[in-house]
Amino acid sequence: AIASTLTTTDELRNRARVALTACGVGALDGPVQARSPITGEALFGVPGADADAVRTAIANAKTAFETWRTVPAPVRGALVKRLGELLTEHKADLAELVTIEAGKIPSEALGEVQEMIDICDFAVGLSRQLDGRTMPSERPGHRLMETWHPLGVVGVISAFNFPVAVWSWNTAIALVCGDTVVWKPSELTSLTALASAALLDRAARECGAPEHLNAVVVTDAETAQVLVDSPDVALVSATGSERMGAAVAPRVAARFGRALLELGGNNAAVVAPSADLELAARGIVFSAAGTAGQRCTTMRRLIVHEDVADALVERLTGIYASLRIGDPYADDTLVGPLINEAGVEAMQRALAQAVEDGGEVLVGGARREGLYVEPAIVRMPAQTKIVQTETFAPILYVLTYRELDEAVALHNDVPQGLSSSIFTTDQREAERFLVASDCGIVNVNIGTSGAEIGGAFGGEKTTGGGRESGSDAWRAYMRRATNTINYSDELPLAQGVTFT
Ligand code: UN1
Repeated sequence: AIASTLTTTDELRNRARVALTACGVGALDGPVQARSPITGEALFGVPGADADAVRTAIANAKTAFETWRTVPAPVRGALVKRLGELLTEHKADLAELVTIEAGKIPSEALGEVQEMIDICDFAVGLSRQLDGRTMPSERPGHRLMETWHPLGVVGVISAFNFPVAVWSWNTAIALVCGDTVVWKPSELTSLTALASAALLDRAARECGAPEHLNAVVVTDAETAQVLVDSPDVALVSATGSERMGAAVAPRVAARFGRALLELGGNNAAVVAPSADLELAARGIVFSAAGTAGQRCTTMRRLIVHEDVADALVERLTGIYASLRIGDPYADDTLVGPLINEAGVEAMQRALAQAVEDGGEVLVGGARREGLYVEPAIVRMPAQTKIVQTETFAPILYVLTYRELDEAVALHNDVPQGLSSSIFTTDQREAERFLVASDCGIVNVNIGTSGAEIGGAFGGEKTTGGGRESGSDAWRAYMRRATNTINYSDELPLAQGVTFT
């Protein structure tokens, strides 16, 4: 049941003020309304950036880049190390703001800040490992190698649902790579953005790094086009909806800029007959109902073998019926609010469409007071268009299969390709799925969400193809030069060409 008394907006405002002050953000005033989905009410006015302010931010970041690119990478790493320390010190403050603005339960909000700390650690190590390859030259007395160089200004566009982690994945890596950043956060989560940026500013001052390594521009999508279109922005790293990506990507391409896209997910789990159903149920509930279904990695489809479908669905509906929904600050809450009214309406529309398509709502789906909804499980007769659409809300569509090939075909028959998983104890089946899934993330015996930062994060198809965070994702933030060095006193030409 919903917590009978919500934290009041006054209390949320006070808590936010305390956390902002601790992170070094002074008094705020301006036309952009920071709100909390916990009560649905406005907290503060925040200053916004107009087109000129965005241009200035880009120009400053470009100037800062000219200095920053010359700082040795391990010295750049020292700045990110300090940022990681400050994030550790202010973990609770930032998590507080994430709960207030994005509505996450404290454990998930703390987890998001932990991702920030982890990526800082990763980037610090990386600052001594931005390595290129060397290859043998076909010419005597010659050497061939690759070197990696800072790219320039990185424009980061991030979404409300991971208001700070996604920025940190981009920024920690960009900074060690020698780049500078202009960040357009979601307008729905400007407070977390200002607090994170203030911590980075402080780290930069303490380390004697140049000013303007990172600028926050709180602005709308239209004004953000200045960032997208600027030839001074070498890379646009954008996380959000497929619609946003479709608007951004062609504009960046038109000026031959680079885009790194993290767009929609329509993530599924296949549950095979041999699966440990108890473990599967826990993994599914976290991925499908956690974060109120508002992760790009949220599990939205369950493709379950006919022989275990009833048993699994019964388990899931039981768990769903007892999910504690409400104020994320209430001790036992697992499912907080959706971000706004549009999110609630989108969920209601999707459910109505699913029912029209012959779907049966097995549990949940009701709207409660405010922005709170009951996570839903819907049994579908087929993978209709609504199932193929990412609705950013906790709806889990259930489909059944007989043969693994059929499950794979259903799995891949959506436009998006972010995350996937299979629950099975049959190794051959697991290996077949690892090869067959067309997603950027393919898991075995865990859900689709909650990836660690050490791997490359991103997906295929309409998810956009980008990879950020760990592994070698750093390469997107640098430019590669191929160098041929002649240490002989002859000038042999490649391919045996003679020119005398
Ligand atoms: C997102 O929803 O945009 O794998 C990112 C996860 C998190 C990141 C999600 N580590 O669920």
